[in-house]
Amino acid sequence: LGPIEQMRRCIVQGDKSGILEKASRFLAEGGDPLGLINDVVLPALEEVGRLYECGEYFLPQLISSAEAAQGVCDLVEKTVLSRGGKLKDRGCIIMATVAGDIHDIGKNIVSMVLKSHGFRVIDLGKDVPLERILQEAKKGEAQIVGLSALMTTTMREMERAAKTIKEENLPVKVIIGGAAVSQGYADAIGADGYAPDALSAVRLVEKLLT
Ligand code: B1M
Repeated sequence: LGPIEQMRRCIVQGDKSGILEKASRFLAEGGDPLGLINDVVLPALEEVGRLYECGEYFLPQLISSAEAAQGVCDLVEKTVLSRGGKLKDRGCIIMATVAGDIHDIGKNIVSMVLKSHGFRVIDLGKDVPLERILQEAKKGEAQIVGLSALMTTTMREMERAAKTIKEENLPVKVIIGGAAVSQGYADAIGADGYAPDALSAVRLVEKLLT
């Protein structure tokens, strides 16, 4: 097996120390940090999702794999930010995984990639109540609120958020993403944009801020 395939396998098997050791070596040898996300973390979690769906994996395996994946993301974030040097401030985005949803790996990747492109991110975390998001938006520091949801049951929270932000006339745009949602859903709930992945989120933010 090649190194990329071996690293994927570590995540699928929930081997956090194995993946951290291999990923550290990969980065020390000058490997591309965002390549680790795209070629290792994303396909590995897709595979884990498949194994869970077909009943081969249960919650404990899902959790171990997620922890291994998050470990790589933390490592990549450190590397990207240290290689990038001083951060510029191209604008500020509030990021949150909506209430009821604890899936935050995707949101963390989007936050990291936004930061690496010079944006300031106020990351409110996961399972964030709408009231907390509104409270932060009212401070007026951020121009954009970014919401993530991975479940069909929690995506409705985005609709509530987009509607309330419009009703209260808060001076922020709302963008959404996450496996459960689409451009069509963004249009239907009156959000200002949708991005299918982290780099598209950067392009979307750039577009909305100009
Ligand atoms: Co859960 N889970 N999970 N899970 N989990 C899914 C989402 C699921 C599809 C698995 C399945 O059944 N096939 C399913 C949802 C089904 C549905 O609603 N239709 C599911 C379920 C059911 C559950 C539980 C209910 C299981 C249970 O308890 N019985 C439970 C939910 C608890 C809760 O939230 N209340 C649960 C729990 C968990 C773990 C905690 C074990 C773990 C999450 C750990 C964590 O996040 N810290 C977990 C995981 C890892 C998954 C899968 C396997 C992988 C998700 C992931 O991280 N993907 C997932 C199956 C799958 O997706 N194939 C599954 C990688 C991530 C980088 O992708 O988040 O889509 P994603 O982000 C992408 C883009 O979408 C985009 O950019 C990112 C980078 O490309 N993006 C944005 C995301 N947010 C964005 C925001 C933007 C723009 C772009 O702008 C603001």
